[in-house]
Amino acid sequence: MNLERYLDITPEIARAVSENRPVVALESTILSHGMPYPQNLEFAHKVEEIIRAEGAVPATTAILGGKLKVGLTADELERMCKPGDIGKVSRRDVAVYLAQKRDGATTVATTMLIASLAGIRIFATGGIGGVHRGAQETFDISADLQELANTPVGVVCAGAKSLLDLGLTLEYLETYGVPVLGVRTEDFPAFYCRSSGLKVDYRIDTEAEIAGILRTKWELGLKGGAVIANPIPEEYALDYDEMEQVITKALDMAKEQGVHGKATTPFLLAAIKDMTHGVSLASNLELAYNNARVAARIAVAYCK
Ligand code: PSU
Ligand code: MN
Repeated sequence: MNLERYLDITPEIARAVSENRPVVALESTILSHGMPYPQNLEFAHKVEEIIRAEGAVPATTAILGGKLKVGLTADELERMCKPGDIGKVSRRDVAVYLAQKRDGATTVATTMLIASLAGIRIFATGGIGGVHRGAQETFDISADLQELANTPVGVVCAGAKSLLDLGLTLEYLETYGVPVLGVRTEDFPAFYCRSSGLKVDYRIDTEAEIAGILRTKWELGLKGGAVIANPIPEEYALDYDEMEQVITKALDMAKEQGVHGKATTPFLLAAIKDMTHGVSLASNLELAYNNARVAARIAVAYCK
């Protein structure tokens, strides 16, 4: 391996990792392909501040100039947020982007990969990818799930959007040995909604216990990560049936327009945002802030 050639970690993050102090990784696809400008830029800064306020160091990841970046400058954050030519990089795209020095945003899968290369164990995001509805025909299963099966990072998320088949997503995670832990809830959350109608594997009531479960898993040498499912705060939750209607419409549009492959998730996210006139954006921001806070607390407990 020749990691040093590709990995570019800020001195602050490198020091925190080597001194076993808490660090929380953040993805950049949520910035480049998940939110409009300039709200995404404001979000990128605020989410880092929230992590710092909890006593952890934020590590936003991206692929820039032939490097796997861990920690971005204000200019680099701006580059990820401004509308432009930033690609969406999942695991299969990583080597191409590095070798060709193309700039790309990291998905959950790629952020987990980079975090683990950098020695970071905890990662906060909005929602993970999963098994798409109709995957029986399309085979469209997010690479995020295989990353969770293989890479030792705990991912704090608000579950996943019900544009996915959440039941099949949970089955897939079970098959690959990925625990799904509910943060103070029995219900698997559906991003904008506190419950999907499905259950998590275990309800866990404290960040310290979550950190302990992660430690035990990795001390045993069990490969892979964990889904830490943290429901959206009550006051920002949206109505399940209304969101279901919107999502069904977005899925119909994608089918009509023949959208497929890596374009599917960003297309659906944008369609949902348009149809809800930005109401969903406010919820999206708040649930991600909430995840960052919980992730930072888990990272602090993990380092004790
Ligand atoms: N789901 C969301 N918001 C997002 C994504 C998913 O609610 O921003 C992004 C994440 O980066 C995730 C990726 O890793 O989409 C999954 O894409 P795909 O389904 O193509 O694997
Ligand atoms: Mn896909």
